[in-house]
Amino acid sequence: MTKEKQSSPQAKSSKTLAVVGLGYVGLPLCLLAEKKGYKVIGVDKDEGRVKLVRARQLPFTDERVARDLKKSRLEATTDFRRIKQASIIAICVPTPVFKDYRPDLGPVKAACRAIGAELKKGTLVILESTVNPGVSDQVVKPLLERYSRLKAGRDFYLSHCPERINPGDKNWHVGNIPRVIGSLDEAGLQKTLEFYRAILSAKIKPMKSLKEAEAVKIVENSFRDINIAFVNELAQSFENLGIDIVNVIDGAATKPFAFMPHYPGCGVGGHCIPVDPYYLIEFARQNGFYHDFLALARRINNSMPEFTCAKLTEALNERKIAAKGAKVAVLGLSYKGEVGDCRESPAFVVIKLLKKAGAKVAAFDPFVQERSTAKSLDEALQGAAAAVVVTAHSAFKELSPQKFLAAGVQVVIDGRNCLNKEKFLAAGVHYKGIGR
Ligand code: SAJ
Repeated sequence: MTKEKQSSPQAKSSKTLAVVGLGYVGLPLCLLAEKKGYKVIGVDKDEGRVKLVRARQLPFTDERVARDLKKSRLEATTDFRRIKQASIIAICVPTPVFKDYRPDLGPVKAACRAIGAELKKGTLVILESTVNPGVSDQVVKPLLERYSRLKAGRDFYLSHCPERINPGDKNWHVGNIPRVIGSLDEAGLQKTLEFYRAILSAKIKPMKSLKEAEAVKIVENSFRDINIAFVNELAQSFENLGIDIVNVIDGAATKPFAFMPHYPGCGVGGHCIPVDPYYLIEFARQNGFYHDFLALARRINNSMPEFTCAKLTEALNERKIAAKGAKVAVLGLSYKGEVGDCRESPAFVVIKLLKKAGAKVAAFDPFVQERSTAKSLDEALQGAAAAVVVTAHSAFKELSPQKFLAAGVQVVIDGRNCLNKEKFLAAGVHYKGIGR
Protein backbone atom coordinates (compact mmCIF):
# COMPACT_ATOMS: atom_id res chain seq x y z
CA MET A 1 0.00 0.00 0.00
CA THR A 2 1.52 3.33 -1.06
CA LYS A 3 1.52 6.18 1.47
CA GLU A 4 -1.88 7.77 1.16
CA LYS A 5 -1.59 11.25 -0.31
CA GLN A 6 -4.03 13.79 1.09
CA SER A 7 -5.26 14.45 -2.44
CA SER A 8 -8.78 15.63 -1.77
CA PRO A 9 -9.46 19.26 -0.82
CA GLN A 10 -11.13 18.16 2.37
CA ALA A 11 -8.28 16.31 3.96
CA LYS A 12 -9.32 12.84 5.10
CA SER A 13 -9.22 12.23 8.78
CA SER A 14 -8.24 8.77 9.91
CA LYS A 15 -11.21 8.89 12.28
CA THR A 16 -13.83 9.64 9.68
CA LEU A 17 -16.28 6.90 8.71
CA ALA A 18 -18.75 7.04 5.86
CA VAL A 19 -21.65 4.58 5.99
CA VAL A 20 -23.53 3.92 2.76
CA GLY A 21 -27.09 2.72 3.52
CA LEU A 22 -29.03 4.18 6.48
CA GLY A 23 -31.22 1.23 7.43
CA TYR A 24 -31.38 -1.41 10.19
CA VAL A 25 -27.68 -2.07 9.72
CA GLY A 26 -26.13 1.23 8.65
CA LEU A 27 -27.74 3.57 11.17
CA PRO A 28 -26.78 1.58 14.30
CA LEU A 29 -23.22 1.40 12.94
CA CYS A 30 -23.14 5.19 12.38
CA LEU A 31 -24.35 5.89 15.90
CA LEU A 32 -21.98 3.41 17.53
CA ALA A 33 -18.92 4.75 15.67
CA GLU A 34 -19.92 8.31 16.57
CA LYS A 35 -20.18 7.31 20.23
CA LYS A 36 -16.67 5.87 19.96
CA GLY A 37 -15.21 9.12 18.67
CA TYR A 38 -15.49 8.81 14.91
CA LYS A 39 -16.77 11.61 12.74
CA VAL A 40 -19.50 9.84 10.78
CA ILE A 41 -21.11 10.72 7.48
CA GLY A 42 -24.25 8.75 6.72
CA VAL A 43 -24.97 8.47 2.99
CA ASP A 44 -28.15 7.16 1.42
CA LYS A 45 -29.55 7.55 -2.11
CA ASP A 46 -33.08 7.96 -0.67
CA GLU A 47 -33.83 11.67 -0.14
CA GLY A 48 -36.80 10.87 2.11
CA ARG A 49 -34.74 8.64 4.36
CA VAL A 50 -32.01 11.27 4.65
CA LYS A 51 -34.62 13.90 5.57
CA LEU A 52 -36.00 11.61 8.28
CA VAL A 53 -32.54 10.96 9.75
CA ARG A 54 -31.72 14.67 9.65
CA ALA A 55 -34.94 15.25 11.61
CA ARG A 56 -33.60 12.62 14.04
CA GLN A 57 -36.44 10.25 13.12
CA LEU A 58 -35.94 6.54 12.44
CA PRO A 59 -37.14 5.03 9.15
CA PHE A 60 -37.88 1.85 11.16
CA THR A 61 -38.90 0.84 14.71
CA ASP A 62 -36.14 0.37 17.27
CA GLU A 63 -36.23 2.05 20.69
CA ARG A 64 -32.49 1.87 21.36
CA VAL A 65 -31.50 3.24 17.94
CA ALA A 66 -34.22 5.93 18.11
CA ARG A 67 -32.82 7.08 21.48
CA ASP A 68 -29.26 7.21 20.18
CA LEU A 69 -30.29 9.04 17.01
CA LYS A 70 -31.99 11.80 19.00
CA LYS A 71 -28.69 12.46 20.87
CA SER A 72 -26.55 12.17 17.76
CA ARG A 73 -24.83 14.79 15.61
CA LEU A 74 -24.78 12.40 12.67
CA GLU A 75 -24.58 14.05 9.27
CA ALA A 76 -26.91 12.44 6.72
CA THR A 77 -26.64 13.21 3.03
CA THR A 78 -27.47 11.94 -0.45
CA ASP A 79 -24.22 13.47 -1.70
CA PHE A 80 -21.79 10.63 -2.30
CA ARG A 81 -18.97 13.12 -2.85
CA ARG A 82 -18.86 13.54 0.92
CA ILE A 83 -17.25 10.12 1.28
CA LYS A 84 -13.99 11.65 0.02
CA GLN A 85 -13.45 12.80 3.59
CA ALA A 86 -13.67 9.30 5.02
CA SER A 87 -10.77 6.93 5.56
CA ILE A 88 -13.23 4.08 6.17
CA ILE A 89 -16.35 3.36 4.10
CA ALA A 90 -18.88 0.76 5.24
CA ILE A 91 -21.41 -0.58 2.71
CA CYS A 92 -24.68 -1.45 4.48
CA VAL A 93 -27.20 -1.74 1.67
CA PRO A 94 -29.90 -4.43 1.23
CA THR A 95 -29.20 -7.71 -0.54
CA PRO A 96 -32.70 -8.92 -1.50
CA VAL A 97 -33.83 -11.52 -4.01
CA PHE A 98 -35.97 -11.10 -7.13
CA LYS A 99 -39.45 -12.64 -7.37
CA ASP A 100 -37.87 -15.83 -8.76
CA TYR A 101 -35.53 -15.93 -5.75
CA ARG A 102 -32.42 -15.05 -7.78
CA PRO A 103 -30.01 -12.86 -5.75
CA ASP A 104 -30.42 -9.13 -6.45
CA LEU A 105 -27.03 -7.44 -6.08
CA GLY A 106 -28.37 -4.24 -7.60
CA PRO A 107 -28.08 -2.15 -4.43
CA VAL A 108 -24.53 -3.43 -3.76
CA LYS A 109 -23.44 -2.72 -7.34
CA ALA A 110 -24.97 0.77 -7.31
CA ALA A 111 -23.20 1.54 -4.03
CA CYS A 112 -19.85 0.30 -5.43
CA ARG A 113 -20.19 2.43 -8.55
CA ALA A 114 -21.02 5.54 -6.50
CA ILE A 115 -18.23 4.86 -3.98
CA GLY A 116 -15.70 4.01 -6.71
CA ALA A 117 -16.20 7.38 -8.35
CA GLU A 118 -15.14 9.10 -5.12
CA LEU A 119 -12.67 6.58 -3.75
CA LYS A 120 -9.33 7.97 -2.62
CA LYS A 121 -6.04 6.18 -2.01
CA GLY A 122 -5.56 4.64 1.40
CA THR A 123 -9.28 4.15 2.07
CA LEU A 124 -10.61 1.00 3.74
CA VAL A 125 -13.84 -0.26 2.17
CA ILE A 126 -15.85 -2.72 4.29
CA LEU A 127 -18.85 -4.61 2.91
CA GLU A 128 -21.28 -5.37 5.78
CA SER A 129 -24.21 -6.48 3.62
CA THR A 130 -24.89 -10.23 3.60
CA VAL A 131 -23.64 -11.82 0.38
CA ASN A 132 -22.63 -15.24 -0.87
CA PRO A 133 -18.96 -16.22 -0.98
CA GLY A 134 -17.29 -14.63 -3.99
CA VAL A 135 -19.22 -11.37 -4.16
CA SER A 136 -16.50 -9.24 -2.53
CA ASP A 137 -13.85 -10.65 -4.88
CA GLN A 138 -15.86 -10.99 -8.05
CA VAL A 139 -18.37 -8.11 -7.88
CA VAL A 140 -17.34 -5.46 -5.33
CA LYS A 141 -13.61 -5.39 -6.04
CA PRO A 142 -13.85 -5.04 -9.87
CA LEU A 143 -16.51 -2.33 -9.63
CA LEU A 144 -14.53 -0.29 -7.09
CA GLU A 145 -11.41 -0.63 -9.24
CA ARG A 146 -13.21 0.24 -12.46
CA TYR A 147 -14.91 3.35 -11.14
CA SER A 148 -11.92 4.58 -9.14
CA ARG A 149 -9.12 3.55 -11.49
CA LEU A 150 -7.38 2.40 -8.32
CA LYS A 151 -6.11 -1.10 -7.51
CA ALA A 152 -7.48 -3.02 -4.55
CA GLY A 153 -4.73 -4.12 -2.19
CA ARG A 154 -2.30 -1.57 -3.63
CA ASP A 155 -4.34 1.67 -3.45
CA PHE A 156 -7.25 0.78 -1.13
CA TYR A 157 -8.15 -1.94 1.35
CA LEU A 158 -11.17 -4.24 0.92
CA SER A 159 -12.78 -6.26 3.72
CA HIS A 160 -16.01 -8.04 4.57
CA CYS A 161 -17.57 -7.95 8.03
CA PRO A 162 -21.07 -9.45 7.77
CA GLU A 163 -23.73 -7.63 9.79
CA ARG A 164 -25.58 -9.62 12.45
CA ILE A 165 -28.25 -7.17 13.50
CA ASN A 166 -31.23 -8.91 15.10
CA PRO A 167 -34.06 -6.38 14.77
CA GLY A 168 -36.08 -5.89 17.94
CA ASP A 169 -33.57 -7.70 20.12
CA LYS A 170 -33.33 -5.99 23.52
CA ASN A 171 -30.06 -7.71 24.50
CA TRP A 172 -27.93 -8.06 21.41
CA HIS A 173 -27.06 -4.86 19.57
CA VAL A 174 -24.43 -3.65 17.12
CA GLY A 175 -22.00 -2.89 19.95
CA ASN A 176 -21.94 -6.29 21.64
CA ILE A 177 -22.58 -8.85 18.89
CA PRO A 178 -19.43 -10.85 18.06
CA ARG A 179 -18.25 -10.44 14.46
CA VAL A 180 -16.07 -12.15 11.86
CA ILE A 181 -13.84 -10.30 9.41
CA GLY A 182 -12.27 -11.33 6.11
CA SER A 183 -9.98 -9.18 4.00
CA LEU A 184 -8.23 -9.11 0.64
CA ASP A 185 -4.83 -9.02 2.38
CA GLU A 186 -3.14 -8.96 5.76
CA ALA A 187 -2.74 -5.18 5.79
CA GLY A 188 -6.46 -4.76 5.16
CA LEU A 189 -7.30 -7.30 7.84
CA GLN A 190 -5.24 -5.45 10.43
CA LYS A 191 -6.81 -2.10 9.50
CA THR A 192 -10.29 -3.63 9.73
CA LEU A 193 -9.54 -5.32 13.05
CA GLU A 194 -8.28 -1.97 14.35
CA PHE A 195 -11.55 -0.28 13.37
CA TYR A 196 -13.91 -2.87 14.86
CA ARG A 197 -11.79 -3.25 18.00
CA ALA A 198 -12.19 0.53 18.46
CA ILE A 199 -15.98 0.42 18.34
CA LEU A 200 -17.10 -3.06 19.49
CA SER A 201 -17.12 -4.61 22.93
CA ALA A 202 -17.38 -8.11 21.47
CA LYS A 203 -15.18 -10.93 20.18
CA ILE A 204 -13.90 -10.41 16.65
CA LYS A 205 -12.70 -13.47 14.75
CA PRO A 206 -10.40 -12.88 11.77
CA MET A 207 -11.13 -15.30 8.92
CA LYS A 208 -8.59 -16.47 6.36
CA SER A 209 -10.28 -14.78 3.39
CA LEU A 210 -13.14 -12.63 2.14
CA LYS A 211 -14.92 -15.80 1.01
CA GLU A 212 -14.71 -17.40 4.45
CA ALA A 213 -16.24 -14.32 6.07
CA GLU A 214 -19.03 -14.25 3.45
CA ALA A 215 -19.63 -17.97 4.00
CA VAL A 216 -19.94 -17.60 7.79
CA LYS A 217 -23.00 -15.36 7.56
CA ILE A 218 -24.71 -17.40 4.86
CA VAL A 219 -24.08 -20.59 6.86
CA GLU A 220 -25.44 -19.18 10.13
CA ASN A 221 -28.64 -18.00 8.49
CA SER A 222 -29.08 -21.12 6.37
CA PHE A 223 -28.63 -23.10 9.61
CA ARG A 224 -31.60 -21.21 11.03
CA ASP A 225 -33.72 -21.69 7.89
CA ILE A 226 -33.20 -25.48 7.74
CA ASN A 227 -33.95 -25.84 11.43
CA ILE A 228 -37.18 -23.92 11.03
CA ALA A 229 -38.02 -26.10 8.01
CA PHE A 230 -37.36 -29.19 10.13
CA VAL A 231 -39.96 -28.21 12.74
CA ASN A 232 -42.36 -26.96 10.07
CA GLU A 233 -42.27 -30.41 8.47
CA LEU A 234 -42.66 -32.07 11.86
CA ALA A 235 -45.68 -29.81 12.55
CA GLN A 236 -47.43 -31.08 9.43
CA SER A 237 -46.63 -34.70 10.27
CA PHE A 238 -47.47 -34.54 13.97
CA GLU A 239 -50.88 -33.01 13.25
CA ASN A 240 -51.79 -36.31 11.59
CA LEU A 241 -50.42 -38.16 14.60
CA GLY A 242 -52.32 -36.01 17.11
CA ILE A 243 -49.08 -34.92 18.78
CA ASP A 244 -48.50 -31.32 19.94
CA ILE A 245 -45.19 -30.38 18.27
CA VAL A 246 -44.59 -27.40 20.56
CA ASN A 247 -44.73 -29.61 23.65
CA VAL A 248 -42.36 -32.06 21.96
CA ILE A 249 -39.85 -29.31 21.07
CA ASP A 250 -40.01 -27.95 24.60
CA GLY A 251 -39.41 -31.52 25.80
CA ALA A 252 -36.41 -31.94 23.48
CA ALA A 253 -35.09 -28.55 24.65
CA THR A 254 -34.61 -29.97 28.16
CA LYS A 255 -31.54 -31.66 26.71
CA PRO A 256 -28.73 -29.28 27.72
CA PHE A 257 -26.57 -30.08 24.69
CA ALA A 258 -26.85 -30.92 21.01
CA PHE A 259 -30.34 -29.52 20.58
CA MET A 260 -31.42 -25.99 19.66
CA PRO A 261 -35.19 -25.32 19.73
CA HIS A 262 -36.89 -23.75 16.75
CA TYR A 263 -40.64 -23.41 16.40
CA PRO A 264 -43.11 -23.98 13.54
CA GLY A 265 -45.17 -21.12 12.19
CA CYS A 266 -47.14 -19.72 9.28
CA GLY A 267 -43.94 -18.85 7.39
CA VAL A 268 -40.41 -17.44 7.48
CA GLY A 269 -40.03 -13.73 6.74
CA GLY A 270 -37.49 -10.98 7.15
CA HIS A 271 -34.61 -9.69 5.08
CA CYS A 272 -32.19 -12.38 6.24
CA ILE A 273 -33.37 -15.92 6.87
CA PRO A 274 -35.63 -16.56 3.86
CA VAL A 275 -33.24 -14.75 1.51
CA ASP A 276 -29.68 -15.68 2.40
CA PRO A 277 -29.86 -19.39 1.48
CA TYR A 278 -30.79 -18.47 -2.09
CA TYR A 279 -27.48 -16.61 -2.42
CA LEU A 280 -25.55 -19.77 -1.58
CA ILE A 281 -27.82 -22.03 -3.67
CA GLU A 282 -27.25 -19.85 -6.75
CA PHE A 283 -23.49 -19.39 -6.27
CA ALA A 284 -22.94 -23.10 -5.63
CA ARG A 285 -25.08 -23.96 -8.68
CA GLN A 286 -22.91 -21.68 -10.83
CA ASN A 287 -19.94 -23.66 -9.51
CA GLY A 288 -21.33 -27.11 -10.20
CA PHE A 289 -23.11 -28.10 -6.98
CA TYR A 290 -26.84 -28.05 -6.23
CA HIS A 291 -27.96 -27.63 -2.61
CA ASP A 292 -30.95 -29.99 -2.66
CA PHE A 293 -31.31 -29.78 1.12
CA LEU A 294 -31.24 -25.96 1.35
CA ALA A 295 -33.66 -25.73 -1.57
CA LEU A 296 -36.04 -28.24 0.04
CA ALA A 297 -35.95 -26.30 3.32
CA ARG A 298 -36.86 -23.14 1.42
CA ARG A 299 -39.77 -24.97 -0.27
CA ILE A 300 -41.05 -26.27 3.08
CA ASN A 301 -40.89 -22.83 4.70
CA ASN A 302 -42.47 -21.19 1.66
CA SER A 303 -45.35 -23.69 1.88
CA MET A 304 -46.36 -22.68 5.42
CA PRO A 305 -48.71 -19.80 4.49
CA GLU A 306 -50.65 -22.26 2.30
CA PHE A 307 -50.65 -24.86 5.10
CA THR A 308 -52.01 -22.19 7.46
CA CYS A 309 -54.80 -21.14 5.09
CA ALA A 310 -55.77 -24.77 4.51
CA LYS A 311 -56.26 -25.15 8.26
CA LEU A 312 -58.49 -22.09 8.24
CA THR A 313 -60.77 -23.35 5.47
CA GLU A 314 -60.85 -26.78 7.14
CA ALA A 315 -61.90 -25.20 10.44
CA LEU A 316 -64.53 -23.01 8.76
CA ASN A 317 -65.94 -26.11 7.03
CA GLU A 318 -66.11 -27.90 10.36
CA ARG A 319 -68.18 -24.95 11.57
CA LYS A 320 -70.23 -25.05 8.37
CA ILE A 321 -69.02 -21.57 7.41
CA ALA A 322 -68.06 -20.98 3.79
CA ALA A 323 -64.70 -19.24 3.34
CA LYS A 324 -66.22 -17.44 0.36
CA GLY A 325 -67.76 -14.22 1.61
CA ALA A 326 -66.62 -14.76 5.21
CA LYS A 327 -64.80 -11.91 6.98
CA VAL A 328 -61.38 -13.05 8.21
CA ALA A 329 -59.23 -10.93 10.52
CA VAL A 330 -55.48 -11.20 9.84
CA LEU A 331 -53.56 -10.18 12.96
CA GLY A 332 -50.07 -9.04 12.05
CA LEU A 333 -48.31 -7.91 8.88
CA SER A 334 -44.65 -7.70 9.94
CA TYR A 335 -42.39 -10.75 9.71
CA LYS A 336 -41.81 -11.14 13.45
CA GLY A 337 -43.10 -9.85 16.76
CA GLU A 338 -42.36 -6.31 18.04
CA VAL A 339 -40.94 -5.04 14.75
CA GLY A 340 -42.64 -3.16 11.91
CA ASP A 341 -40.68 -4.73 9.03
CA CYS A 342 -42.79 -6.41 6.35
CA ARG A 343 -39.99 -7.68 4.13
CA GLU A 344 -40.75 -11.23 2.91
CA SER A 345 -43.51 -11.39 5.52
CA PRO A 346 -45.74 -14.49 5.16
CA ALA A 347 -48.71 -12.28 6.13
CA PHE A 348 -49.04 -11.02 2.56
CA VAL A 349 -49.09 -14.56 1.16
CA VAL A 350 -51.76 -15.53 3.69
CA ILE A 351 -53.84 -12.47 2.71
CA LYS A 352 -53.48 -13.26 -0.99
CA LEU A 353 -54.57 -16.89 -0.47
CA LEU A 354 -57.54 -15.87 1.70
CA LYS A 355 -58.72 -13.37 -0.92
CA LYS A 356 -58.32 -16.06 -3.58
CA ALA A 357 -60.65 -18.26 -1.48
CA GLY A 358 -63.19 -15.42 -1.58
CA ALA A 359 -62.77 -14.26 2.02
CA LYS A 360 -63.08 -10.60 2.97
CA VAL A 361 -59.81 -9.79 4.78
CA ALA A 362 -59.38 -7.18 7.51
CA ALA A 363 -55.70 -6.91 8.45
CA PHE A 364 -54.34 -5.09 11.50
CA ASP A 365 -50.78 -4.67 12.75
CA PRO A 366 -50.03 -2.12 15.50
CA PHE A 367 -46.49 -1.75 14.13
CA VAL A 368 -47.61 -1.35 10.51
CA GLN A 369 -50.73 0.78 10.70
CA GLU A 370 -50.06 2.40 7.36
CA ARG A 371 -50.58 -0.95 5.60
CA SER A 372 -53.37 -2.25 7.87
CA THR A 373 -56.81 -2.36 6.23
CA ALA A 374 -58.50 -2.15 9.64
CA LYS A 375 -57.94 0.90 11.82
CA SER A 376 -57.84 -1.12 15.02
CA LEU A 377 -57.83 -4.65 16.38
CA ASP A 378 -61.50 -4.28 17.35
CA GLU A 379 -62.41 -3.18 13.85
CA ALA A 380 -60.53 -6.16 12.36
CA LEU A 381 -62.25 -8.64 14.70
CA GLN A 382 -65.76 -7.16 14.64
CA GLY A 383 -68.07 -9.50 12.72
CA ALA A 384 -65.23 -11.75 11.55
CA ALA A 385 -66.01 -15.46 11.32
CA ALA A 386 -62.35 -16.27 11.81
CA ALA A 387 -59.03 -14.75 12.81
CA VAL A 388 -55.49 -15.75 11.83
CA VAL A 389 -52.56 -14.67 14.04
CA VAL A 390 -49.59 -14.23 11.70
CA THR A 391 -47.23 -12.19 13.89
CA ALA A 392 -46.49 -12.85 17.55
CA HIS A 393 -46.79 -9.24 18.71
CA SER A 394 -47.21 -9.00 22.48
CA ALA A 395 -50.51 -7.16 21.85
CA PHE A 396 -51.89 -10.34 20.26
CA LYS A 397 -50.29 -12.87 22.61
CA GLU A 398 -52.23 -11.36 25.55
CA LEU A 399 -55.64 -11.63 23.85
CA SER A 400 -58.25 -13.71 25.70
CA PRO A 401 -60.65 -16.10 23.92
CA GLN A 402 -63.50 -13.88 25.15
CA LYS A 403 -62.08 -10.98 23.07
CA PHE A 404 -62.61 -13.07 19.93
CA LEU A 405 -65.96 -14.59 20.93
CA ALA A 406 -67.39 -11.17 21.86
CA ALA A 407 -66.61 -9.96 18.34
CA GLY A 408 -68.33 -12.99 16.84
CA VAL A 409 -65.14 -14.81 15.90
CA GLN A 410 -65.66 -18.60 16.02
CA VAL A 411 -62.38 -19.86 14.49
CA VAL A 412 -58.86 -18.84 15.53
CA ILE A 413 -55.82 -20.05 13.60
CA ASP A 414 -52.73 -19.37 15.69
CA GLY A 415 -50.00 -19.04 13.05
CA ARG A 416 -47.33 -18.46 15.68
CA ASN A 417 -48.59 -20.83 18.40
CA CYS A 418 -48.49 -17.78 20.66
CA LEU A 419 -51.98 -18.02 22.23
CA ASN A 420 -53.00 -20.16 25.18
CA LYS A 421 -54.39 -23.19 23.35
CA GLU A 422 -56.01 -24.79 26.39
CA LYS A 423 -57.81 -21.55 27.37
CA PHE A 424 -59.15 -21.03 23.84
CA LEU A 425 -60.37 -24.62 23.52
CA ALA A 426 -62.00 -24.46 26.99
CA ALA A 427 -63.82 -21.26 25.97
CA GLY A 428 -65.32 -23.02 22.96
CA VAL A 429 -63.20 -21.31 20.30
CA HIS A 430 -62.42 -23.51 17.31
CA TYR A 431 -58.66 -23.15 17.86
CA LYS A 432 -55.95 -24.59 15.63
CA GLY A 433 -52.23 -23.90 15.94
CA ILE A 434 -49.41 -24.93 13.62
CA GLY A 435 -48.59 -28.49 14.60
CA ARG A 436 -50.86 -28.37 17.60
N1 SAJ B 1 -39.15 -18.12 12.69
C1 SAJ B 1 -39.84 -19.31 12.80
N2 SAJ B 1 -39.44 -20.23 13.72
C2 SAJ B 1 -38.34 -20.00 14.53
C3 SAJ B 1 -37.64 -18.78 14.38
C4 SAJ B 1 -38.06 -17.85 13.47
O1 SAJ B 1 -40.82 -19.54 12.10
O2 SAJ B 1 -38.03 -20.84 15.36
C5 SAJ B 1 -39.56 -17.14 11.68
C6 SAJ B 1 -39.89 -15.79 12.27
O3 SAJ B 1 -41.26 -15.71 12.58
C7 SAJ B 1 -39.53 -14.84 11.12
C8 SAJ B 1 -38.37 -15.54 10.43
O4 SAJ B 1 -38.44 -16.92 10.83
O5 SAJ B 1 -40.60 -14.71 10.23
C9 SAJ B 1 -37.02 -14.97 10.80
O6 SAJ B 1 -36.98 -14.95 12.18
P1 SAJ B 1 -35.63 -14.56 12.97
O7 SAJ B 1 -35.88 -14.68 14.42
O8 SAJ B 1 -34.49 -15.32 12.42
O9 SAJ B 1 -35.53 -13.01 12.69
P2 SAJ B 1 -34.56 -12.19 11.78
O10 SAJ B 1 -34.80 -12.35 10.34
O11 SAJ B 1 -34.57 -10.83 12.35
O12 SAJ B 1 -33.17 -12.90 12.02
C10 SAJ B 1 -32.14 -12.21 12.63
C11 SAJ B 1 -30.98 -12.72 11.89
N3 SAJ B 1 -29.94 -11.82 12.03
C12 SAJ B 1 -29.17 -11.60 10.92
O13 SAJ B 1 -29.29 -12.24 9.90
C13 SAJ B 1 -28.16 -10.58 11.03
C14 SAJ B 1 -30.55 -14.10 12.34
O14 SAJ B 1 -29.15 -14.28 12.10
C15 SAJ B 1 -30.72 -14.34 13.78
O15 SAJ B 1 -30.57 -15.74 14.03
C16 SAJ B 1 -32.08 -13.93 14.22
O16 SAJ B 1 -32.12 -12.52 13.97
C17 SAJ B 1 -32.31 -14.22 15.69
O17 SAJ B 1 -31.45 -14.87 16.30
O18 SAJ B 1 -33.36 -13.83 16.17
